[in-house]
Amino acid sequence: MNNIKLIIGASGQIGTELTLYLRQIHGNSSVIASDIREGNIELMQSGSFELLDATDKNSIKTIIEKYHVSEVYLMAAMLSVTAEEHPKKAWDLNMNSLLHILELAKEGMVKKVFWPSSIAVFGKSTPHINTPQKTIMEPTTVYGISKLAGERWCAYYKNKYNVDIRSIRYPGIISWKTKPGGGTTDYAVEIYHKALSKGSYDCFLAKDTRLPMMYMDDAVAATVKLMSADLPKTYISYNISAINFTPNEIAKSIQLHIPNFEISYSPDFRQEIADSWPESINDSQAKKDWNWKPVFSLEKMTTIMLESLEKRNVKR
Ligand code: AKB
Repeated sequence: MNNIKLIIGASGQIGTELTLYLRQIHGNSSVIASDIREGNIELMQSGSFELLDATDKNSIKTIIEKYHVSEVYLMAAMLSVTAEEHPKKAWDLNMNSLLHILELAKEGMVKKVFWPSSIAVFGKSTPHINTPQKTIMEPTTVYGISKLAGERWCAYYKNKYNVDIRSIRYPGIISWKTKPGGGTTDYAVEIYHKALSKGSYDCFLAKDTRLPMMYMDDAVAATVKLMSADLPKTYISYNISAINFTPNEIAKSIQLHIPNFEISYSPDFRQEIADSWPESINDSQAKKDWNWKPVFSLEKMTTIMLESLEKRNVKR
Protein backbone atom coordinates (compact mmCIF):
# COMPACT_ATOMS: atom_id res chain seq x y z
CA MET A 1 0.00 0.00 0.00
CA ASN A 2 1.30 3.45 -0.94
CA ASN A 3 2.03 6.00 1.73
CA ILE A 4 -0.93 8.31 0.96
CA LYS A 5 -0.61 11.96 1.94
CA LEU A 6 -3.49 14.36 2.62
CA ILE A 7 -2.91 18.10 2.36
CA ILE A 8 -5.51 20.15 4.25
CA GLY A 9 -5.48 23.75 3.01
CA ALA A 10 -4.05 22.68 -0.35
CA SER A 11 -5.41 25.71 -2.24
CA GLY A 12 -3.50 28.22 -0.12
CA GLN A 13 -0.10 29.77 -0.78
CA ILE A 14 2.11 27.04 0.73
CA GLY A 15 -0.46 24.25 0.34
CA THR A 16 -0.57 24.62 -3.45
CA GLU A 17 3.17 24.30 -4.00
CA LEU A 18 3.65 21.66 -1.34
CA THR A 19 0.93 19.52 -2.97
CA LEU A 20 2.41 19.93 -6.47
CA TYR A 21 5.91 19.11 -5.23
CA LEU A 22 4.77 16.02 -3.30
CA ARG A 23 2.83 14.85 -6.37
CA GLN A 24 5.98 15.24 -8.44
CA ILE A 25 8.01 13.10 -6.04
CA HIS A 26 5.47 10.48 -4.98
CA GLY A 27 3.06 10.39 -7.91
CA ASN A 28 -0.24 12.20 -8.38
CA SER A 29 -2.39 9.43 -6.95
CA SER A 30 -0.44 9.39 -3.65
CA VAL A 31 -1.24 13.00 -2.71
CA ILE A 32 -4.82 14.07 -1.96
CA ALA A 33 -5.54 17.81 -1.97
CA SER A 34 -8.31 19.27 0.17
CA ASP A 35 -9.51 22.76 1.00
CA ILE A 36 -12.66 24.74 1.74
CA ARG A 37 -12.35 26.20 -1.79
CA GLU A 38 -10.98 24.93 -5.09
CA GLY A 39 -7.38 25.67 -6.00
CA ASN A 40 -5.65 26.67 -9.24
CA ILE A 41 -5.97 24.63 -12.44
CA GLU A 42 -2.64 22.86 -11.98
CA LEU A 43 -3.66 21.69 -8.51
CA MET A 44 -7.16 20.67 -9.53
CA GLN A 45 -6.06 18.78 -12.63
CA SER A 46 -3.03 16.96 -11.26
CA GLY A 47 -4.77 14.69 -8.74
CA SER A 48 -7.67 14.06 -6.39
CA PHE A 49 -9.28 17.04 -4.65
CA GLU A 50 -11.85 17.04 -1.82
CA LEU A 51 -13.80 20.03 -0.54
CA LEU A 52 -13.13 20.03 3.21
CA ASP A 53 -13.77 22.31 6.16
CA ALA A 54 -10.73 21.79 8.42
CA THR A 55 -12.87 22.32 11.54
CA ASP A 56 -15.13 19.37 10.66
CA LYS A 57 -13.57 16.30 12.29
CA ASN A 58 -16.02 13.79 10.79
CA SER A 59 -15.36 14.97 7.25
CA ILE A 60 -11.59 14.76 7.82
CA LYS A 61 -12.04 11.22 9.14
CA THR A 62 -14.17 10.23 6.14
CA ILE A 63 -11.48 11.40 3.70
CA ILE A 64 -8.72 9.67 5.67
CA GLU A 65 -10.70 6.42 5.53
CA LYS A 66 -11.67 6.81 1.87
CA TYR A 67 -8.06 7.16 0.66
CA HIS A 68 -6.25 5.18 3.40
CA VAL A 69 -4.26 8.30 4.30
CA SER A 70 -1.17 7.82 6.46
CA GLU A 71 0.33 11.33 6.50
CA VAL A 72 -1.45 14.66 7.01
CA TYR A 73 -0.10 18.13 6.25
CA LEU A 74 -2.37 20.62 8.03
CA MET A 75 -1.78 23.87 6.12
CA ALA A 76 -5.18 25.53 6.76
CA ALA A 77 -4.91 28.57 9.06
CA MET A 78 -5.97 32.17 9.44
CA LEU A 79 -2.85 34.37 9.26
CA SER A 80 -1.83 37.33 11.39
CA VAL A 81 -3.77 40.21 9.80
CA THR A 82 -7.07 38.38 9.19
CA ALA A 83 -6.85 36.83 12.65
CA GLU A 84 -6.72 40.31 14.22
CA GLU A 85 -9.95 41.12 12.36
CA HIS A 86 -11.68 37.86 13.37
CA PRO A 87 -10.06 36.72 16.63
CA LYS A 88 -12.64 34.12 17.66
CA LYS A 89 -12.96 32.63 14.18
CA ALA A 90 -9.17 32.48 13.87
CA TRP A 91 -8.83 30.73 17.22
CA ASP A 92 -11.53 28.21 16.27
CA LEU A 93 -9.96 27.41 12.91
CA ASN A 94 -6.33 27.37 13.99
CA MET A 95 -6.91 25.36 17.18
CA ASN A 96 -9.78 23.01 16.35
CA SER A 97 -8.27 21.84 13.07
CA LEU A 98 -5.04 20.97 14.89
CA LEU A 99 -6.78 19.23 17.79
CA HIS A 100 -8.85 17.13 15.34
CA ILE A 101 -5.73 15.93 13.55
CA LEU A 102 -3.86 15.26 16.80
CA GLU A 103 -6.82 13.22 18.06
CA LEU A 104 -7.04 11.24 14.81
CA ALA A 105 -3.29 10.56 15.00
CA LYS A 106 -3.66 9.49 18.63
CA GLU A 107 -6.43 7.09 17.56
CA GLY A 108 -3.99 5.58 15.04
CA MET A 109 -5.87 6.86 11.96
CA VAL A 110 -2.71 8.57 10.60
CA LYS A 111 0.96 7.83 11.23
CA LYS A 112 2.66 11.18 10.72
CA VAL A 113 1.56 14.83 10.82
CA PHE A 114 3.08 18.11 9.63
CA TRP A 115 1.78 21.28 11.23
CA PRO A 116 3.28 24.69 10.46
CA SER A 117 4.10 27.11 13.24
CA SER A 118 5.40 30.62 12.56
CA ILE A 119 7.82 33.33 13.66
CA ALA A 120 4.60 34.89 15.05
CA VAL A 121 5.09 32.77 18.20
CA PHE A 122 7.65 35.39 19.25
CA GLY A 123 6.75 38.76 20.70
CA LYS A 124 8.14 42.14 21.71
CA SER A 125 10.03 40.70 24.69
CA THR A 126 11.86 38.12 22.53
CA PRO A 127 15.43 39.00 21.45
CA HIS A 128 14.80 40.27 17.91
CA ILE A 129 18.17 39.59 16.35
CA ASN A 130 19.30 36.02 15.75
CA THR A 131 16.27 34.84 17.77
CA PRO A 132 17.17 31.56 19.52
CA GLN A 133 15.24 28.30 19.23
CA LYS A 134 14.40 28.48 22.94
CA THR A 135 13.64 31.95 24.25
CA ILE A 136 11.00 34.22 25.78
CA MET A 137 7.71 33.80 23.92
CA GLU A 138 5.00 36.35 24.62
CA PRO A 139 3.14 36.80 21.30
CA THR A 140 0.70 39.72 21.16
CA THR A 141 -1.31 38.69 18.09
CA VAL A 142 -4.21 36.20 17.99
CA TYR A 143 -2.36 34.30 15.29
CA GLY A 144 0.84 34.15 17.36
CA ILE A 145 -1.05 33.06 20.46
CA SER A 146 -2.75 30.27 18.46
CA LYS A 147 0.59 29.11 17.03
CA LEU A 148 2.26 29.08 20.45
CA ALA A 149 -0.68 27.18 21.97
CA GLY A 150 -0.53 24.82 18.96
CA GLU A 151 3.15 24.12 19.62
CA ARG A 152 2.37 23.20 23.21
CA TRP A 153 -0.49 20.90 22.11
CA CYS A 154 1.87 19.19 19.65
CA ALA A 155 4.45 18.69 22.40
CA TYR A 156 1.71 17.30 24.66
CA TYR A 157 0.46 14.75 22.11
CA LYS A 158 4.02 13.74 21.26
CA ASN A 159 5.01 13.25 24.93
CA LYS A 160 1.82 11.70 26.15
CA TYR A 161 0.62 9.65 23.16
CA ASN A 162 3.77 9.38 21.04
CA VAL A 163 2.08 11.08 18.08
CA ASP A 164 4.61 11.68 15.28
CA ILE A 165 4.02 15.41 14.78
CA ARG A 166 6.59 17.65 13.09
CA SER A 167 6.73 21.44 12.85
CA ILE A 168 8.60 24.36 11.42
CA ARG A 169 8.31 28.02 12.42
CA TYR A 170 7.90 29.47 8.92
CA PRO A 171 9.07 33.03 8.30
CA GLY A 172 7.32 35.14 5.61
CA ILE A 173 7.08 33.00 2.46
CA ILE A 174 7.51 34.53 -1.00
CA SER A 175 6.10 32.86 -4.10
CA TRP A 176 4.53 33.61 -7.48
CA LYS A 177 2.13 30.68 -8.14
CA THR A 178 -0.49 31.46 -5.49
CA LYS A 179 -0.83 34.74 -3.62
CA PRO A 180 -0.71 34.70 0.18
CA GLY A 181 -3.68 36.17 2.03
CA GLY A 182 -4.05 37.96 5.32
CA GLY A 183 -0.42 38.00 6.46
CA THR A 184 1.86 40.80 7.63
CA THR A 185 4.70 39.58 5.40
CA ASP A 186 2.43 39.63 2.29
CA TYR A 187 3.91 42.98 1.23
CA ALA A 188 6.98 41.08 0.02
CA VAL A 189 4.83 39.30 -2.60
CA GLU A 190 2.57 42.24 -3.48
CA ILE A 191 5.59 44.41 -4.21
CA TYR A 192 6.62 42.18 -7.18
CA HIS A 193 3.10 42.18 -8.64
CA LYS A 194 2.86 45.99 -8.37
CA ALA A 195 6.39 46.52 -9.67
CA LEU A 196 5.35 44.76 -12.88
CA SER A 197 1.80 46.06 -13.22
CA LYS A 198 2.24 49.70 -12.03
CA GLY A 199 5.95 50.39 -11.65
CA SER A 200 5.36 51.54 -8.08
CA TYR A 201 4.27 50.23 -4.69
CA ASP A 202 2.91 51.88 -1.55
CA CYS A 203 4.17 49.69 1.30
CA PHE A 204 2.10 49.17 4.46
CA LEU A 205 5.29 48.69 6.50
CA ALA A 206 7.97 51.29 7.19
CA LYS A 207 11.15 51.52 5.10
CA ASP A 208 13.50 49.84 7.60
CA THR A 209 11.26 47.10 9.03
CA ARG A 210 13.42 43.99 8.85
CA LEU A 211 11.69 40.60 8.89
CA PRO A 212 12.77 36.97 8.34
CA MET A 213 11.68 35.71 4.91
CA MET A 214 12.13 32.71 2.60
CA TYR A 215 11.52 31.78 -1.02
CA MET A 216 8.82 29.12 -1.46
CA ASP A 217 11.12 26.44 -2.86
CA ASP A 218 13.24 26.58 0.31
CA ALA A 219 10.11 26.33 2.49
CA VAL A 220 8.78 23.31 0.58
CA ALA A 221 12.21 21.64 0.59
CA ALA A 222 12.48 22.19 4.36
CA THR A 223 9.04 20.68 4.94
CA VAL A 224 9.76 17.58 2.88
CA LYS A 225 13.19 17.13 4.45
CA LEU A 226 11.82 17.45 7.98
CA MET A 227 9.12 14.85 7.27
CA SER A 228 11.65 12.21 6.25
CA ALA A 229 14.29 13.02 8.89
CA ASP A 230 15.26 10.88 11.85
CA LEU A 231 14.50 13.34 14.65
CA PRO A 232 15.26 13.51 18.38
CA LYS A 233 12.54 12.02 20.59
CA THR A 234 11.23 15.32 21.98
CA TYR A 235 8.98 17.58 19.91
CA ILE A 236 10.67 20.69 18.55
CA SER A 237 8.98 23.31 16.39
CA TYR A 238 12.06 24.27 14.42
CA ASN A 239 13.33 27.77 13.74
CA ILE A 240 14.46 27.94 10.12
CA SER A 241 16.16 30.87 8.48
CA ALA A 242 17.01 31.83 4.91
CA ILE A 243 17.03 35.59 4.27
CA ASN A 244 15.90 38.75 6.00
CA PHE A 245 15.36 42.16 4.47
CA THR A 246 13.57 45.51 4.78
CA PRO A 247 11.07 47.00 2.30
CA ASN A 248 13.85 49.37 1.23
CA GLU A 249 16.19 46.46 0.48
CA ILE A 250 13.66 44.42 -1.51
CA ALA A 251 12.81 47.60 -3.48
CA LYS A 252 16.49 48.04 -4.31
CA SER A 253 16.74 44.45 -5.52
CA ILE A 254 13.74 45.12 -7.82
CA GLN A 255 15.32 48.35 -9.09
CA LEU A 256 18.25 46.29 -10.42
CA HIS A 257 15.72 44.83 -12.90
CA ILE A 258 13.24 47.74 -13.18
CA PRO A 259 15.32 50.91 -12.62
CA ASN A 260 12.27 53.22 -12.58
CA PHE A 261 10.44 51.25 -9.89
CA GLU A 262 9.32 53.55 -7.06
CA ILE A 263 8.38 52.67 -3.50
CA SER A 264 6.50 54.83 -0.97
CA TYR A 265 5.63 54.05 2.64
CA SER A 266 2.27 54.31 4.45
CA PRO A 267 2.65 52.16 7.57
CA ASP A 268 -0.71 51.10 9.06
CA PHE A 269 -1.85 48.81 11.89
CA ARG A 270 0.26 45.99 10.43
CA GLN A 271 3.40 47.87 11.47
CA GLU A 272 2.75 47.01 15.10
CA ILE A 273 2.51 43.30 14.26
CA ALA A 274 5.78 43.45 12.30
CA ASP A 275 7.49 45.34 15.12
CA SER A 276 6.64 42.54 17.54
CA TRP A 277 8.39 39.88 15.40
CA PRO A 278 12.08 38.99 15.08
CA GLU A 279 14.39 40.54 12.49
CA SER A 280 16.47 37.41 12.06
CA ILE A 281 16.33 33.81 13.25
CA ASN A 282 18.89 31.42 14.68
CA ASP A 283 18.32 28.03 13.07
CA SER A 284 21.32 26.10 14.40
CA GLN A 285 19.06 23.40 15.91
CA ALA A 286 17.46 22.62 12.51
CA LYS A 287 20.91 22.59 10.90
CA LYS A 288 22.16 20.17 13.54
CA ASP A 289 19.12 17.86 13.76
CA TRP A 290 18.17 17.47 10.09
CA ASN A 291 20.81 19.27 8.11
CA TRP A 292 18.63 22.22 7.08
CA LYS A 293 20.22 24.49 4.47
CA PRO A 294 18.53 27.24 2.42
CA VAL A 295 19.43 27.92 -1.21
CA PHE A 296 17.74 31.18 -2.28
CA SER A 297 19.20 34.67 -1.71
CA LEU A 298 17.22 37.92 -2.07
CA GLU A 299 18.83 38.57 -5.47
CA LYS A 300 18.10 35.09 -6.82
CA MET A 301 14.52 35.24 -5.52
CA THR A 302 13.87 38.65 -7.09
CA THR A 303 15.09 37.44 -10.48
CA ILE A 304 12.83 34.36 -10.34
CA MET A 305 9.81 36.29 -9.04
CA LEU A 306 9.96 38.97 -11.74
CA GLU A 307 10.68 36.52 -14.58
CA SER A 308 7.97 34.07 -13.51
CA LEU A 309 5.29 36.72 -12.96
CA GLU A 310 6.16 38.40 -16.23
CA LYS A 311 5.86 35.11 -18.09
CA ARG A 312 2.37 34.82 -16.64
CA ASN A 313 1.47 37.97 -18.58
CA VAL A 314 1.62 40.54 -15.83
CA LYS A 315 2.43 43.60 -17.93
CA ARG A 316 5.26 45.99 -17.10
C1 AKB B 1 1.98 36.22 8.42
O1 AKB B 1 2.52 37.26 8.00
O2 AKB B 1 0.99 36.21 9.15
C2 AKB B 1 2.59 34.89 8.04
C3 AKB B 1 3.58 34.39 9.04
C4 AKB B 1 4.84 35.10 9.27
O3 AKB B 1 3.35 33.39 9.65
N1 AKB B 1 3.22 35.01 6.76
